[in-house]
Amino acid sequence: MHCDRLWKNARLATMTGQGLGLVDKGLIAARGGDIVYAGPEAEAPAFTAPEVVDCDGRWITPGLVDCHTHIVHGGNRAHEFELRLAGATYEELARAGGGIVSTMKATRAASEDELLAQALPRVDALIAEGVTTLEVKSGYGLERVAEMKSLKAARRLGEVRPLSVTTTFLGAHALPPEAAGDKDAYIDLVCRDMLPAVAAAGLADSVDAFCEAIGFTPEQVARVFETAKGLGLPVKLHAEQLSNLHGAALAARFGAQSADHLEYIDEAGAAALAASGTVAVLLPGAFYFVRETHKPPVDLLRRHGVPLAIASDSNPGSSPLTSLLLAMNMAATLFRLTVDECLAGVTREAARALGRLDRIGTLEAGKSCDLAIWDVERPAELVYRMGFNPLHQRVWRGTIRT
Ligand code: DI6
Ligand code: FE
Repeated sequence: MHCDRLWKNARLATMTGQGLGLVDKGLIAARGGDIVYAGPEAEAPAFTAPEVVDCDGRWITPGLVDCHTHIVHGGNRAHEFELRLAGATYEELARAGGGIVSTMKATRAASEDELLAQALPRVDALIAEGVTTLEVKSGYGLERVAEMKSLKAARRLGEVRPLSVTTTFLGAHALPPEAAGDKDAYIDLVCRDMLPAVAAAGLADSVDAFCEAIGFTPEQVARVFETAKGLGLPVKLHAEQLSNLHGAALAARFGAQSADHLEYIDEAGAAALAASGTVAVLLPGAFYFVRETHKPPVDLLRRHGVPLAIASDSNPGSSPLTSLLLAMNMAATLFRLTVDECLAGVTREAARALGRLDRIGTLEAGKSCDLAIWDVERPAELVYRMGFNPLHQRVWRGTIRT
């Protein structure tokens, strides 16, 4: 059988099934950007290809998927970090007009080109560690034009860099100052003005909201979700990060793709996520950086069979993190996830959280040939090291793009 490119003499973590799906002497064949074979060399059809890559026994995983980021934004919040080091808390800074609103100002002031240029070095850091699919949320514009500008910049990341980008409209992220404290009126604007315009322009693949005392109530979030559903857009939710407002159950009621953070989720919330097949996205970078102490109840989520993903939450306020390798290490050290759970969390389960498991997240014939090839002896090394990048080669849609 003819194909475009072959990777042979590799060890594969296909991530199919429940565990890592290990193949000791594996081969991957790509044609037209898709995988046509991934499995044991001994069982492969006889392939011919103009290019054959000898992997010398290196490990291949699916290209990594960062399924929750706010990577497009103006400016940074290093100064707020200094204030936090002097004793202020994240919530105090938010209530004092800093926090998300300070990034909103910088985002509104930046042009689309500037937002793109500022995001690129952060995206490049993720790419350098094998990321091939990136989710990007809006939510720092907080009015129609700036939200659409952010989403356009996000889409362009996927045009100027070799990676797949999915976009999420997060208009209900925080209250802009001009709303003068009226959250219901702002939610009206999200539902009647912003969301229809974003959907009509095809700028969002899904819709998210921040369900929290410093964000929006479950009732307000439900209005956003009803509007999203009416426009045919799937939903996801920032839930139970700082308190338990039963956002996970709300997300499940709307068949959400994912519920994210979940430090304060309870048993009913976990059962609801399991029943709706909603992925729990854990964000250890935010937990670490905000110095939270209440850990997500991983055992409870496991007991209910909730799928677990891990993401960077890359954002200027609560998680200035641009490393999925470090996110995995934190998920293991802080939340006690196993190596298998960590690797599934940034591949298969992250793909599921984006509704893209049909195309990415595992090494299987018929999926996009997105690969990360690693200079490691065993997959556990990808979780174990801190601040070390063993990526050997990255492949996006069948082409070597390190
Ligand atoms: N939760 C978070 O952790 C980020 N957004 C959210 O809803 C924080 C965003 C920021 O502080 O800029
Ligand atoms: Fe977030």
